[in-house]
Amino acid sequence: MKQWLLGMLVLAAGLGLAQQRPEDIIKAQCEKAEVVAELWHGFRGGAPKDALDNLAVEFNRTQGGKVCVRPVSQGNYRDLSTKIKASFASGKIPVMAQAFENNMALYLESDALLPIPSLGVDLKGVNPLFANAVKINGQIYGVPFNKSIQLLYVNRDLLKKYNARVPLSIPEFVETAKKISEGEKQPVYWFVPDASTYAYWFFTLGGNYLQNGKLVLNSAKGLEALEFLVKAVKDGWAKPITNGFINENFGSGVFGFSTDSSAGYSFYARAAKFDVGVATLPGRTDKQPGFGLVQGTNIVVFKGADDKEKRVAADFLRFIISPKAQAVFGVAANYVPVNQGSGVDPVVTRFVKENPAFGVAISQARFARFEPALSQWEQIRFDILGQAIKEAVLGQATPKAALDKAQKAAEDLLAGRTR
Ligand code: FGO
Repeated sequence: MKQWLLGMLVLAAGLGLAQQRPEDIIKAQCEKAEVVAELWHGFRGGAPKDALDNLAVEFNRTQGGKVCVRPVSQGNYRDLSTKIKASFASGKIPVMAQAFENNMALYLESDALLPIPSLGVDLKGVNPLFANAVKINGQIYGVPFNKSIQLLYVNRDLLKKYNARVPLSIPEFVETAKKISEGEKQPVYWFVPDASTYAYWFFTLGGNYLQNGKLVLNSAKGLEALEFLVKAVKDGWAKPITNGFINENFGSGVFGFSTDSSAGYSFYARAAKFDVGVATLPGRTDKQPGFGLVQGTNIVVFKGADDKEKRVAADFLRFIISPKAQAVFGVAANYVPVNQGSGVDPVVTRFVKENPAFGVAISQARFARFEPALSQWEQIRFDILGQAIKEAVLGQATPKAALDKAQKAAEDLLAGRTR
């Protein structure tokens, strides 16, 4: 790790306390505090969790011991939304939580969220790409925090072996992946057959989930994207990964490429025995990168918070979207800094130079797409669309049958005929 960054992290963790885990420091900070504001999140570990804990440590240190923010992991993102829904029933609602845009729409159906401006927090300086996404019916209900973008991951050692360059367009990507797969006698493009991976292909081929305000999962473009993935597997250059993250499957064969969240970078780098590179996504042509899916979450504040808790939340939100906090957090976990000031902050320009992967994420973020912010979208993306993608890729249904079934199931859900 760069000396300079290491210095910052040690500072952030508190001099002399560098041996202590941030989690333990937070525990001590909150033990004596009069106000403890819980922040429920969906990080299970690794760089994202450490980076969030470090932000909380740093924030708490500026509060004179009176108040503190305590991040509490609830499992993964889906566990998190499940627990938040349960908390509405039990009444044990946290002050803050991470939320996808569709989660915000869902929580609003229970009238559970505070408008962010009511806290005296504004999104000045926040990248409009992310700021627009947290607006529902013209009101801001979340603060963009850990927003990722999909990138092309490459095994640079393998590229070197085949004297190949990073592919710029989809045709070049297919050609390169095919050539290397033939040489290695196994598929080298690894992908999780889920809504996230599919989104890159779908959006880059020109797909759109909403047509005249209606959700369409079985469009011509949708079919094209799914048929493409199914054929890629049949043609022997793409390998579906159905158990866990791609980085958890290194060792099960020769990894060449993936199209995955920028936030995966630290996990890839730690797990790989090869030189991990990242690049912008292959585009429809080599003139422009493909479209990456924006993932990661925003921080919402719940209505149940009392005045003291609201004040802590407001101060914390201002802190975490500051250019410097976003730079430190972004570099540590490879999220796109949500603050545009981060782009000119010398801290960041230097980070970009020293951490090329961070620079790639910032470039790719100019070519970004979101999934629909429908309150039922989480269920649709996992249980309906994700299920259809998996069935087609594993040969259990044709792409057409899978998507038609998904369309029907989504319509039934949206119309309230199923739940
Ligand atoms: C993850 C999920 C959603 C929604 C997208 C939604 C719910 C996707 C995708 C399903 O913050 P991101 O970019 O990346 C995550 C980060 C922190 O955990 O690190 C990534 N990670 C973690 C461990 C590891 O070994 N490797 C690794 O890459 C992790 O993906 O979010 C991307 C992956 C998924 O969780 O399977 O966002 N997603 N939209 N989840 N609940 N709802 O609407």
